[in-house]
Amino acid sequence: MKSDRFLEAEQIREQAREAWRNNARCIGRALWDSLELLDARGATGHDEVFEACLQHLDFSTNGGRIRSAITVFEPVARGRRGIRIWNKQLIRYAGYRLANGTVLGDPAQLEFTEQLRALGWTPPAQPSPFDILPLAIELPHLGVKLFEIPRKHVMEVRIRHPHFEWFERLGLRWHALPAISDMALVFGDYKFSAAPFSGHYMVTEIAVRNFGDEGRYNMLPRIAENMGLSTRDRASFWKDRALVELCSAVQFSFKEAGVSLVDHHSAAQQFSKFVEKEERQGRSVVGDWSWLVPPMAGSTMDLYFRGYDKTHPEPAFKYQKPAWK
Ligand code: HEM
Ligand code: NRG
Repeated sequence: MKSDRFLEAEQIREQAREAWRNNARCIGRALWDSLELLDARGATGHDEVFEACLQHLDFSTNGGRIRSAITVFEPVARGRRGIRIWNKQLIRYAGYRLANGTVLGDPAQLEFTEQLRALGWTPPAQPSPFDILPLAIELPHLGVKLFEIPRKHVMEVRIRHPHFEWFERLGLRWHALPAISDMALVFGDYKFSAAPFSGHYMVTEIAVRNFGDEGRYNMLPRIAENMGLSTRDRASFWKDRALVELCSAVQFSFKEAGVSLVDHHSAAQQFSKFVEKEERQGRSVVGDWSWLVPPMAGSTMDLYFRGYDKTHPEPAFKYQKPAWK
């Protein structure tokens, strides 16, 4: 492979923008050409990679006015193992299996939390549902090292409801920045095996999926009970009603905290405009319907009523095997 010194940052930025535009599952693509590149190819030691991750958090969080950004580290030839950030996202909450079999925190992080403990991480003395996991950074030939993220780099929002005063007592919170850190940016012969990227959240990602999924924080029964709904009668639509109030609460709380967040109706509208614009320019829009349609009110949106090109063009963001397997 040619050394990546021949790649200009400008060129990588264009490829990363195109990779975003090419991602079939992302509803946020209208903003593809605003993606900023942070070039950390010079980072050679664990500490430097970690520092660049903190800089990414600061730059992209931007005090709540979130800026879409990607940080790239030294690439490798495709098929080789390069730098890896083991975490799925730069900011994730730990999941702990308690003695009584239940889970404290995020069940989606149970296995990874275990993995971190095997690497020597000690959870806080008083584990909570929202403990931020350390970063596990692996460099070729140098192995993996753990780093605690200082709190000042992590913006979080406490979730309150605009009308239900009991809501705040549920103790829910979420981090401001979704920063996927386990996908590779690939184009030509290059693989950027560590290339964390982030934009802002869409409300349903947090409210419907992270808080609502049975396999995640599973909050619907408690919210419905607090709303005085019978959870025995499925046709009372207690789940549906709880979901709506969760969305209101997340939307309200992010707004109050001055943190960028898009509601799913606006996101869908922006996406449809993006589709029109792409087609006017003679590009067909790749899309994965089941991911693009938001997990609430799907049929109220134009994007529900059409199909999408199913090819997988490059440049692309690709899944990688979990780094520890
Ligand atoms: C997926 C929204 C920015 C690349 C998604 C999903 C949503 C979304 C809702 C589906 C996630 C899920 O169901 O778990 C947004 C919004 C953005 C944004 C509102 C605001 C700017 C970005 C940026 C990039 C990106 C900056 C990369 C440069 C992706 C990719 C996926 C995705 C690769 C697929 C993830 C997977 O397959 O697991 N996005 N996104 N998005 N987005 Fe975006
Ligand atoms: N659903 C995941 C995040 C996936 C990516 N979403 C974004 N990406 N909005 C979650 O943490 O809930 N982004 O780069 O803005």
